Amino acid sequence: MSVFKEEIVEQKHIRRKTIIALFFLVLFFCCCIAVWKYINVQPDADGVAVPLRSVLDANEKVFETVYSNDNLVPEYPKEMAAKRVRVNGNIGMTGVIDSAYRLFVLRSMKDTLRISIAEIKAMPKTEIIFDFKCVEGWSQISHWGGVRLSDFMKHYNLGTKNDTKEYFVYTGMVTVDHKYYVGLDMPSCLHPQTILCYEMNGLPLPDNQGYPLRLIMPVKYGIKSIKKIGTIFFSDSKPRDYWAERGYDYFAGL
Ligand SMILES: Nc1nc2c(c(=O)[nH]1)N[C@H]1C(S)=C(S)[C@@H](COP(=O)(O)O)O[C@H]1N2
Ligand SMILES: [Mo]
Repeated sequence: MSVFKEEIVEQKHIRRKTIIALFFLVLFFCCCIAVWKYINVQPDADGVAVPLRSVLDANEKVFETVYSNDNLVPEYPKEMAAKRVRVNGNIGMTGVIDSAYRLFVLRSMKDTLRISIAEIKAMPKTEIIFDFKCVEGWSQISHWGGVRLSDFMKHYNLGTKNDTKEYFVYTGMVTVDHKYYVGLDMPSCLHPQTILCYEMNGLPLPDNQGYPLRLIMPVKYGIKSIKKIGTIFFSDSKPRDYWAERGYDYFAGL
């Protein structure tokens, strides 16, 4: 008899617990829906709702504090570099490139440099073999060659304000046809592994990989490694950035 009674008590107990659990589950779902609705009625900040953009901005602050140019991305031996390098992203690839190509560098409002590929190739060459990472979730070890962006900037006295030692906060780069563009924080531009790249696997860049000139910035996701650079400029306000305008993280650090 007593065993039977205990079983009934047990069942009642279980039922009560189940009801409580269900109640909290429903409450949880209601909260999720409420938060989701709230976020969706918030104003838009560059392609995402304000609360989401503030989370991205908070992440950026964390990245900025831990960032150091002494932190190097791992490099690999040449044999590990892909022979068939993946092609990804074809926005802004329509510019016609011929022998008249010059990289435009806006050193100041009044002073535009027009630099040929031959002049860029005359500078010391740096090569890097690293794991190129795309936000879409793939990565590939690939081999690139060019001039360190920091060497290039020093050579032409770029990025600083009116011959002072003070750097602008950002660098902007735009494709030849103006359709793809990125904004880059200055510390990442001065990173020793960031290169203005004209070679892949020891040969001139293939057209779909950015001929004649692209950026290779291993401390960031691939979205920042703009292909077919036409213009470079410097600024204290955030330059326009193609993917940040479409809801991605502006900083895109790794
Ligand atoms: N002009 C231009 N540059 C670009 C892109 C693009 O669409 N257009 N895509 C970016 C992205 S998302 C990635 S992952 C890399 C891919 O470089 P790859 O085509 O050499 O693999 O280029 C970046 N640079
Ligand atoms: Mo990408």
